[in-house]
Amino acid sequence: MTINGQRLNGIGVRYKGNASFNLMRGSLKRNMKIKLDWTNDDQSYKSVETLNLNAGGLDPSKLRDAFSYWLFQQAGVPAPRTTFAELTLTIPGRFEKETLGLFTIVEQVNKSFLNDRFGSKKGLLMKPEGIASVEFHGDDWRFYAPLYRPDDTPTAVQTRRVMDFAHLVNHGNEQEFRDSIASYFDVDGFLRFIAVNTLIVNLDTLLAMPQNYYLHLGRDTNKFVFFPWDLDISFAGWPLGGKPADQMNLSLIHPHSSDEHNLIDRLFAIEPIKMKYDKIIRELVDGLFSREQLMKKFDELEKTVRDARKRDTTAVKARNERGYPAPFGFQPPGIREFIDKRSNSIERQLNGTETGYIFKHGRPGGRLGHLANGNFGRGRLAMHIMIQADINEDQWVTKEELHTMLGEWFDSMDREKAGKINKASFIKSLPDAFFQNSRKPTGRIPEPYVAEGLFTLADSDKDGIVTKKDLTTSLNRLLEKKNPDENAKLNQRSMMIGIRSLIRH
Ligand SMILES: [Ca+2]
Ligand SMILES: [Ca+2]
Repeated sequence: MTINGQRLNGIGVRYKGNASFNLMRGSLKRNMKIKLDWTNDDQSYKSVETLNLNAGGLDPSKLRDAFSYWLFQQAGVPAPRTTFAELTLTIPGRFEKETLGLFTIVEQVNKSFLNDRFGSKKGLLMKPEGIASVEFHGDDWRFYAPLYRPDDTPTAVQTRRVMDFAHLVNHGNEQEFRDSIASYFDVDGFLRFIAVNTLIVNLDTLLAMPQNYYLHLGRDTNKFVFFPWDLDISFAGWPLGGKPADQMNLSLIHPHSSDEHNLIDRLFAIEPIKMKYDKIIRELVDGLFSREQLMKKFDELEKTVRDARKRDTTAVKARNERGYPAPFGFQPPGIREFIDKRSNSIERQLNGTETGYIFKHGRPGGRLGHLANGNFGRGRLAMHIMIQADINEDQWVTKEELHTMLGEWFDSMDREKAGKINKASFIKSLPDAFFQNSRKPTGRIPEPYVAEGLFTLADSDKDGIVTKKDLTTSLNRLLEKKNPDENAKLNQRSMMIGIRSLIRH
C-alpha cells in the first residue's frame, strides 16, 4: 500500500460492517479495515497503525461520517477524528489503478485513542450491542460479556462497577438514583452525547437500535463515558427509523425509541438535570447547530470532496454497480434539506408548537430486542444455555455439557429435593436456574411461552410432572437432529436455530 508516496508492505486488510457490508454486495467498493502493523509491529503512517475506511455505501452524500464526528468533537464529546481518501486498486491482470472512490478514514478507537482523549490507556473499553439503557442482567458477568462486549478481559473490580451501575440505573430506588448517579458518570458529558445524537437524528445508537457506541470506564476517574461510533446513517439516514420527514422531526425531549429508557427518563425526571439538557440544546442550537453554521461547515466539507465524489459516482456507473441500495425503498434526505427541515422542527419544538416525532419499534427493542432486558425470549434462552453449559469455553456445547447444565438447573429448581417438579413450580423457579445465587434482573424471566415451551419439551409423557432425567434429556433433539453421533455439538448459531425450532412463539 502507498499513502501519499510512503510505501507500506505486509499490511493486513479485511472488509468490515454488517448491514452496510451486506447491502453493498456486488460492489467493488466496500468498508475496509487496514492494519499497517499486521506483519511489522513497528510500521505505521504518522503513528497511526489502523485505518478504518468507510465506503459510505448507505450515504449518498459521503459526508455523514465526517460531519457527524466533527460535530460531536465540537460539542465536547470524545469522538474519532476523520479524514478523506481516494483509493485506487491494482490487481495484476484484473485491475489497473481502478478507481474505488471516496472513503472516509475514521480513527481507530484503541489504546492510543484512550490515552489521547482520557489521559490514560487504562480502563475498560466496551462496545455494547443490545444494550440501550445499561441493562441489568444479574450479578454474573458471563451474561454481560456478549452484550457489553469488552475489548479486554476485565478485572473483578471493573465488572462489579458495570453491574452496580446497571443495577442503579434500572433498579435503584429514587433516592439512590438521585444521590449516586453522578458518582458513576459525567452527567453533563452524557447529556451532550444525547443532545448531539438527537440534533443530528442518529437513531442507530443506544437511542433505538441499540448499538454503535462506546462505553468506557476510566481507571482514574472510575466513571463511565459514552461516545459515538459509526455515523454513516445519521442525519435521518436510518432506513428502519421511519419516513425521513418524520425522522427530521425527532423529539428533542423523547429521542429514544422505547417507552422506557431508564437512564434517559430517570435523568430527565430530575429537574436540574432536565434544565441542564435544555440549556445544552439551546446553546448548541444558537451556536454550532445554527442553520448558518451548519450550512457553512457543510459547504466546506463538500468543497473538499466534490471532485472525488464525482469520480466515485462515475466509476460506480462504469462498473454497472447499483450505487445506493435503497433498502426498503428508503431514500435519505440530502444534508442541506436535513439542515433546513431539522432547524424548522427544532424551532417549533423549542417554542412549543410541535411535540416532535417519537420512533417506535414494531416489537420491543427491535432487531436486537431478543437480547434486551425485560424481553427474555428464545434468543436469550439460547444465549444462557450457550454461556452456562460451555464449561471449557470452546464456544461449543457438547451433549455432556448440555446434560450437566440441565441437571444443575433441575437441582437449583427442585428446592424441596422431591425429584420432580410440576408445571407451576417449574415456571416459577426457572429464573433460579439462570441466576443462581445472585440478584436477578426484573421483568419476565423468561417470557411465559419460553418457560412453558421448555416444560412441554421435558414433559414428554404429558402427565404434568418433570423429573431430573426428563429435563436433562429435554433438548436432546437439538443434537440428534443434527447428527446421531455422540460427538454432536452445538455452536451459538445452531443453538439459536435449534431452540427456535423446538420452542414456538
Ligand atoms: Ca464446550
Ligand atoms: Ca412427565
